[in-house]
Amino acid sequence: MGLNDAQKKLFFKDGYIVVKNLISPDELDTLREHYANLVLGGTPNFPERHISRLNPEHIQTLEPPTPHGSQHNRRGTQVFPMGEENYETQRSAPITDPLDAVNKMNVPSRYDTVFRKFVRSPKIVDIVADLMGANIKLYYDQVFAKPPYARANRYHQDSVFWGFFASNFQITCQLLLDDATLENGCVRFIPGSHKFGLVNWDHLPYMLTEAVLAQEVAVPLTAGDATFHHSLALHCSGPNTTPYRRRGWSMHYVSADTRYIGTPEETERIKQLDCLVGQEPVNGWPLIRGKEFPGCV
Ligand SMILES: O=C(O)CCC(=O)C(=O)O
Repeated sequence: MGLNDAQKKLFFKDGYIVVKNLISPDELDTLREHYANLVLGGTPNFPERHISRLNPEHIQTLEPPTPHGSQHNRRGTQVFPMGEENYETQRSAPITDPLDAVNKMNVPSRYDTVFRKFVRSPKIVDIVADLMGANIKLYYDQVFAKPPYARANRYHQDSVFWGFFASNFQITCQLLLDDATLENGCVRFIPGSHKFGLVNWDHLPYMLTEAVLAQEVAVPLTAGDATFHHSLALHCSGPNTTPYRRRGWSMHYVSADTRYIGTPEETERIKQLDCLVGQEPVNGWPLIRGKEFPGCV
């Protein structure tokens, strides 16, 4: 179905758009069921290393943050919404539901048939194609599970992690598996920040001035809704101040004509991610739509 002109314009103005009801309640139930299978060991061959599980005894006590503006904190070069410091006790309480013990799950689309079908679904890929062009590969997918009382996720641009792509224009679709609210840590964006350029970690706190942070927009969503964001868009998510998890499945798409420029170290790291279908990153990522380009991803 794709996007209308107003939605496309909004994406390129703000660096993200919201798509309500991207999937149906039945599709949502199926995804949740398959998520539970992956977490609880019901999916054959899914490696445990792809699940980051919480152990309250091992939850780190970090050095206290310092205020950064009126609504955010800073620890080193990390800038994030205030609030997590009020939930240290709850964060280290015993966990009863094993689904609440997951912090992040990697590459479910490589191991589960339903997740695999969705990364190729026209509901998602038509939108990515409208924004990024007809030739599309999947770089990676991951579920940010934000368990009860989880910490905030710092401000970042995805492109800062993806220097091995010569282009800084990739698109992430984050599909919500649970309602996301201000209280449980919905994602927040700085509209228009994809036009700021690439900002490395050392410079990020100086980019995130009080005036810039005042433009922050929190995006509460209902389960089954999605956002699509530009890889240069500055975004973060707040702390989860509730006893309920907030899962967002992020699918990261890259244009198939993007040149791969990774260092040998990055290449080795990428091979460990389990996101390639080829032996090497060059022409190694799964083609979702369109065609391959020599020397590219
Ligand atoms: O869900 C979150 O907390 C962060 C999501 C995110 O950073 C992403 O999808 O790129």
